[in-house]
Amino acid sequence: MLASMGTHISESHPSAVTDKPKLKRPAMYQVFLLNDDFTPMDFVVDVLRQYFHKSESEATHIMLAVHHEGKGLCGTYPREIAESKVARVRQTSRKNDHPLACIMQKEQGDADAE
Ligand code: TYC
Repeated sequence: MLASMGTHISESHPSAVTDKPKLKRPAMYQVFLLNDDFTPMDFVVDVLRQYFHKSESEATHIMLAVHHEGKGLCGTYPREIAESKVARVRQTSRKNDHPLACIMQKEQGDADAE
């Protein structure tokens, strides 16, 4: 009995050969800011500096990209960190009466990570 336990390499199902590797990289999530007509530009720059650790010039660049293109990438994080960033941006925006929207989107993984 004991001798048959442990290593599970079966002739009919040689899993080590046919299955995908069991260790997956964690899924990553992109966090974006969305444009609106009301949130002041300075507030968006402050959010990018405070919550996404951008420099003044990086933050200004991202804010202007959002302003002109509608959407801008703030960073890419594991799920729980991305969720926390989205929640914190939402909280400070509502507290300051701005409609600024922050969303997250699962990164398109390569096939090996799925
Ligand atoms: N469009 C805003 C304005 O003109 C600025 C803005 C930039 C708002 C980026 C949101 O995510 C945003 N005041």
